[in-house]
Amino acid sequence: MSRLVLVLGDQLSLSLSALRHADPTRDIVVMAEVADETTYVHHHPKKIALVLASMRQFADALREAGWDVRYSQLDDTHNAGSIVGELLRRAEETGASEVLVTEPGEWRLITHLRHAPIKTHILPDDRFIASHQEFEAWAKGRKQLRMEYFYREMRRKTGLLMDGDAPVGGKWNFDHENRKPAPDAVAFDGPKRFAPDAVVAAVLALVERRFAPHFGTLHPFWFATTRAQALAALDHFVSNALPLFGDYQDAMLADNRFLYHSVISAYINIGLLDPLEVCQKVENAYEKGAVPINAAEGFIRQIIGWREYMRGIYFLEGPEYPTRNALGHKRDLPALFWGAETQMRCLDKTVGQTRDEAYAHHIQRLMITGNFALLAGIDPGQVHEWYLAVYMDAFEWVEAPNTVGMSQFADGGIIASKPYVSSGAYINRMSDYCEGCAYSVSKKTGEGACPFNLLYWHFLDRHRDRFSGNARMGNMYRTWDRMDAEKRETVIAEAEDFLRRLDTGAQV
Ligand code: FAD
Ligand code: DLZ
Ligand code: SF4
Repeated sequence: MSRLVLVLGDQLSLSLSALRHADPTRDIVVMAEVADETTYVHHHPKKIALVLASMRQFADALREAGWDVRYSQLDDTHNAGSIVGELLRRAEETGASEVLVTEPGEWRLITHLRHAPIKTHILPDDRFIASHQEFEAWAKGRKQLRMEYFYREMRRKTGLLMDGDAPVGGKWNFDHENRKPAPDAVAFDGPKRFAPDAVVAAVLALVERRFAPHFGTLHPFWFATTRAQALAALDHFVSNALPLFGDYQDAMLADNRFLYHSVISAYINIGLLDPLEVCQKVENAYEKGAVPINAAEGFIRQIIGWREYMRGIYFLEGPEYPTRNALGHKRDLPALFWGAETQMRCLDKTVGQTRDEAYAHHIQRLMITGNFALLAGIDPGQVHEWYLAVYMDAFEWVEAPNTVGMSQFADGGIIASKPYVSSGAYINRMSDYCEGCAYSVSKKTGEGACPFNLLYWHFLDRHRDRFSGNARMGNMYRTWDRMDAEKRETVIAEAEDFLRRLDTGAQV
């Protein structure tokens, strides 16, 4: 009897465990574009197009490799609208009574599959460096789950940038060399762009028809949708941007959306690129002398360190992790996150870029939109849904720990040892946003004072009980306490006035 092999939209790897465990001579691959997956949050149209077009291209690659693929397009008349619905329909059509699937990257879908009325074997997703068991073993008995120590384990396990037992370059981490402010000019013309072929064009027409109301601009669409294209995008990055990736990793420019970033997270997350092969290419460039150690180490740390660690936390903490709200934040997500006009240039530029590209780099996500949401006390559940919807690389296993944990401190400090908050001074140091902003970054209070300056102190003040004893935050509280009482009162009153205006939907 044949079995069904379910391949999800972020499982587009020929080495997928479900495919490895199946028999192409008798088992049948099921791939399904379904309404449920396209709308469980209102994904950015570019993200939907990336996933559906890459699914179609991958189905062709599977057929070429000899698989029988039953592929459902979103507009097919008999489409059941959900993954489990499609599995049951295909089971009836083919007589199959069992399903093989690689573990999905989201508790929601794992639960659906566990409860599906058909025998379903969920196999480990071994496209990661650490298995769930390895992460659990590492985490067991530790008071703090600091990424840095996990990362060193991953360096040892993979042998990447290792010289026997010692890290190449004599240090595990070159992060302090990766904090240069925004450069005046950028010598990289951005990620490799691909003209839509017939498969992509058909998906773009579908997305335009079905998802026009979703936040985000569909055209121009230039993402890679095949493994060959994703590899070309990776090579383009390694040859042209990687040497300066480390230096400018944290910098932000209003009119340069990609700086020296790779823009490959989505390609890795949907399975077009393998994380280890990506790191090996980077290591290779370092060994050939083409890139400095701070770039190679900084990049590899993001993938075998942060990316693996985030996945470990998501699965360790369980399905309710995304609902955590340790700071009790309740404010609704303001309309400016959906493109309503704002005078705050940093937010305007970051949200605008997100709308156009379905992309913002890490520091824009963490220190502009994330920082603002945290300082303003926005409900982390709403912040989480926003990030899950608007970025092309957003899948819950990686998005939720980054948003709920790292960015919003809503997990109470599992991921971050202190909240990632800053006043306008940090944004001004790392970007050119403040030049030309309607607000003045150097003004702490009064007409035109930068809202980050007000909200920063308001945040620290309202969470004093939780954070004043944190050794890493002592300086912040000492500075606040040294301000004269009248000035502190003015800051709090102006911050509250700003938040009131935000709540009424007034333009800020
Ligand atoms: P580069 O800057 O070129 O970095 C190289 C690679 O390292 C990335 O492609 C990615 O695979 C990996 N990486 C870097 N930082 C992280 C990280 N913190 N966690 C996991 N992988 C990392 N990343 C996602 O892949 N999906 C998300 O949904 C996502 N949501 C985020 C939400 C918030 C609030 C924050 C602060 C970060 C989020 N990140 C997410 C992490 C990071 O911002 C993106 O991986 C990165 O911006 C992708 O762009 P890039 O490919 O140009 O990365
Ligand atoms: C993100 C996404 C979208 C937009 N559409 C589909 C789809 O139609 N069919 C599918 O199999 N997968 C899709 N995906 C990816 C899934 O949502 C993803 O597999 C789960 O969220 C688990 O990570
Ligand atoms: Fe953002 Fe404040 Fe700078 Fe304006 S002045 S860009 S609001 S940090």
